[in-house]
Amino acid sequence: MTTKTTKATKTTKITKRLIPILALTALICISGLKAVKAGPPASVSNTTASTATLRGVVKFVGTAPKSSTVNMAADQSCAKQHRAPVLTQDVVTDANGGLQNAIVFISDGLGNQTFDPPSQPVVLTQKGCMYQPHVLAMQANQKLEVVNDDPTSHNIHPIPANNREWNKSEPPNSKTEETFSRAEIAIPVKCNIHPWMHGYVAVFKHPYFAVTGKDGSFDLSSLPPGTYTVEAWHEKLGTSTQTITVGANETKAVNLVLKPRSGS
Ligand SMILES: [Cu+2]
Repeated sequence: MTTKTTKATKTTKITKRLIPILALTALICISGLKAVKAGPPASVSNTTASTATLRGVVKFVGTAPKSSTVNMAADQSCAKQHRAPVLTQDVVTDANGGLQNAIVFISDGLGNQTFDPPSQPVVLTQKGCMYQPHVLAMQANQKLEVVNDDPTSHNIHPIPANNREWNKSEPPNSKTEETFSRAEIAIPVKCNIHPWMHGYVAVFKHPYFAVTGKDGSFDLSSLPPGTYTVEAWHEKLGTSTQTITVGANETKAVNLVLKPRSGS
């Protein structure tokens, strides 16, 4: 009896010691899995847990060129989708000068790092015979899904300087998929059927880019700490750059200004 009790006590003691070890091992395993899932985009292959963020606004200073009305009379199936006049999207600002549709990206400072493209495609929709979004940014070799949401045919035709040119006819309610393999900021896109349809697709070798929202704001997150050149690009206003150093777990404000180019 005594021996049995001792053995049982020993077993209990060992089990008690093992439980925390097992629990700790399980915790490490789980947190390991979580770190992969909760981390930066899958395309960011070499980030550390301590990343940096650049956040700010692109402002337009000057007199904005007047928007004009898009004339869709040539295709009534386009025209009748719009109750209000459709305005051109060349320079779009809010009341504070926040510039929409500017692309903000890291143009220098990432060295020779390479980044796999995300597995999710980016989507460009043809709706109301306009491109949505008007300006789109993606990674090289990421899939570009081009959707035709209209009851009419479109023919999407990017005109790149540094990538393979293609053009595709798209019947109503269809979609097609393509890619661009090289960086290019930015590729003009037009429709061979509707001359008013135009947009831009910017292609990057890395995932650190953003297209400004209605208030001109942008957010570049999950950056490795470092010193970077941040660039803003706009289809009509050209570019503006700023150099900034950002540390681990740090968020820095970057505000960029674009002005009308002489002659535009
Ligand atoms: Cu079209």
